[in-house]
Amino acid sequence: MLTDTIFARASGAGQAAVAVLRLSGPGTAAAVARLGGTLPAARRASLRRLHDPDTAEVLDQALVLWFPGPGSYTGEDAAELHLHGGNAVVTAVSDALSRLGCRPAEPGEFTRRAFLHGRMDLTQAEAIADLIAAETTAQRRQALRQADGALARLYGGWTERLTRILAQQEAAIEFEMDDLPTDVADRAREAAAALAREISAHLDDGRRGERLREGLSIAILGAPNAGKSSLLNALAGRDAAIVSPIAGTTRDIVECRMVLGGVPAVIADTAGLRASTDAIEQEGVRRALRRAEEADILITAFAADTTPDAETLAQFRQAPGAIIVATKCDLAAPPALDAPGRVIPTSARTGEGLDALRQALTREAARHAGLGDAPALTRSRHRSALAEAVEQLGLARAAPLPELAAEGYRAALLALGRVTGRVDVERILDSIFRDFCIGK
Ligand SMILES: Nc1nc2c(ncn2[C@@H]2O[C@H](COP(=O)(O)OP(=O)(O)OP(=O)(O)O)[C@@H](O)[C@H]2O)c(=O)[nH]1
Ligand SMILES: [Mg+2]
Repeated sequence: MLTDTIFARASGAGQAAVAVLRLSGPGTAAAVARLGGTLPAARRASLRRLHDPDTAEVLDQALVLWFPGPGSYTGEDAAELHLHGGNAVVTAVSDALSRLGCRPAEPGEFTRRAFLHGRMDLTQAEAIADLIAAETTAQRRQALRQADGALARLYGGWTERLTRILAQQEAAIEFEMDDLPTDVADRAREAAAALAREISAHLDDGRRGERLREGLSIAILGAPNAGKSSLLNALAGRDAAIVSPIAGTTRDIVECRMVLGGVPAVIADTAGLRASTDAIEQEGVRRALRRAEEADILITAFAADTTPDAETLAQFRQAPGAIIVATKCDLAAPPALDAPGRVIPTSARTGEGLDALRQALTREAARHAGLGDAPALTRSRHRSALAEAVEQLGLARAAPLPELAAEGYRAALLALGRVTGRVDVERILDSIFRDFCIGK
């Protein structure tokens, strides 16, 4: 029995020229040797006939790669079998591996093992999942940067500093017991304040990393018949929403996915805003307003051949960050508006102004996703743990007793450790004993 050795099809499912079966675990070398006769040289692709271990029947001619641990992806012995992609081949080899005592891997189990063997921290493991799910260029770049350890290094650095702060605080307690004067606790408090400021600045980033991961939300808002649905269709390049001369056509929210300069976005067409006695239309307006509130980017639309009503004008003023779009400019030149911001003249009929609108949206999207800046926090899981660390640092600094301050620093350290998955008490002790040789 090859205990604890897992395998999985690592290439996409379905028929393809090549299917990759991946193995990891202590029994990998034995399993590969049983199938392929001999183990190839490490990290060199070698051609092997794979045999059924019971009947000796040839199952496939495969490229075999052998990655001895600990220098492999998972940190343990691992291998890849590049098979011909037919389902019958993959099934036969998988079946042979099962008979040899390997078992099919659980989802994410290879990366889980990589984490457990210290090959990566949790933020890097999450980035691998993001990289596989990435649909746009900017998402890929963000995931790759995180997988490369950008967040791991940032959070690792903070952990290091906090470890020292805690060590200083522990030393201050020692000194106090010996009745020696000390400013060590003050130094710890100052360092904690600086650290809390840095973590807070990282948290206060407008959720740009999470937005890029999850996609931006854009909403089109305006009066009935303003041409909102036509605008959505023109931007999306397809007939997504119903267009009609009847005011109050759109009731439900109609969504289209777009990519703006590598940033994924969902653009939503909404019901025209007006006071209505129709219960369904009222619900539509309620949904429109809620979506507008949640949106990262708001487009407020008005028809160029009408003077915007008071409600629309009020909206322009309430949402100063919104992109104001004049529609139907093939019918009339847009009137001058008493509103903040520039008006983009468009026509869904002639296509006028659509490029300018796309450019404005792309600029806004890049701003929201903070492309090219410092590494961004990408998950709410990180956000809540980091917020907890800042709170604990605050409590520690205000603590009336040195022991309570130490307790707060320890809690902050645990919160940071939850983000990276590394909480190392030994390291705290090392740091204490290395830095504070106090003659004891
Ligand atoms: N000439 C011209 N007509 C347009 C343009 N865009 C929309 N329309 C017309 O304006 C009318 C209303 O368009 P819609 O896109 O349905 O307007 P809406 O804002 O979605 O309306 P509601 O869903 O009722 O709120 C339709 O008859 C469209 O054909 C345009 O750029 N030029
Ligand atoms: Mg509509």
